[in-house]
Amino acid sequence: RTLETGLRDALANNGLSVVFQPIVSLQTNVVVAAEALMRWDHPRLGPISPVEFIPIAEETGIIHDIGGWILEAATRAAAQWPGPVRVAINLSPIQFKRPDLVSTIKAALEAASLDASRLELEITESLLLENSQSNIDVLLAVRRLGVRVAMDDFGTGYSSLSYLRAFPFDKIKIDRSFMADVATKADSRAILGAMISLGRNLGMTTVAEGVETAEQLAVVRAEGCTQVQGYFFSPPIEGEAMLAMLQAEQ
Ligand code: G
Ligand code: G
Ligand code: MN
Ligand code: NA
Repeated sequence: RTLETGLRDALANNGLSVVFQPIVSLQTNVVVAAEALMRWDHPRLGPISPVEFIPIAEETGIIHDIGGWILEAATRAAAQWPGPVRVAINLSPIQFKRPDLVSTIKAALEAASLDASRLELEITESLLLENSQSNIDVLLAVRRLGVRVAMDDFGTGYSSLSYLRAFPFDKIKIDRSFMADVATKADSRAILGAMISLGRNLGMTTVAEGVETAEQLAVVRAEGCTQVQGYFFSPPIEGEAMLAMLQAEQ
């Protein structure tokens, strides 16, 4: 497992970095949050996608260490951001198996002097596949800290709807695959609109992911979505650029 060794080296030697993708409010048109995304530039192989290395980190257990690393890096960055802008961090289902997850999150917030209300955790449906009481308990404990919880990649799992009933989410992030032909196909638009209505009727914030064009943005807005994220506004950017963007909006 050369990637496993490489990942341990990267963690020990500043080889990992974090970028941020802005999330824009459709009410105010300003950046209200940013998603933290991990990057790994391998000394020999060059940039390796998280799609490749996160599964390896999960299989080998390194996910606990690199998950802790990005939690610290992202909360520290967000503590510098002006106003109430939130940071969103992806959590692997594996991280839920650690009994100390809640105390790790609490400690990171305290170390960064970041209010819990400025942190969001994104969780994909695969976590909930193991529909265990202990996963629900961890989610509830996280929310009791004041941290918000989002269901990521909403609509791609086969039990998205039953999870909404069983788990307490603040937000759904509609998977970017649903954005594909919303501007040209009535059926696609109807499905997107139904997901947005569902979130709204459940009192949740809705985010459209993968918005790339002005046409898609217009549809998402007309259907009443709360927030958007996608290349139309910005790709993921370095921490310094993120800070500059937020300061320029003040
Ligand atoms: O940024 P990019 O499009 O390459 O991300 C691809 C996938 O990797 C996304 O599904 C994203 O959620 C996941 N990912 C990126 N950073 C992290 C991270 O810090 N932790 C976890 N668990 N997943 C991440
Ligand atoms: O699965 P998750 O939602 O965490 O994945 C987020 C990733 O999606 C980001 O890391 C980014 O690389 C990718 N992404 C963000 N915006 C767009 C977009 O507008 N189009 C496409 N194709 N990918 C995007
Ligand atoms: Mn995500
Ligand atoms: Na997603």
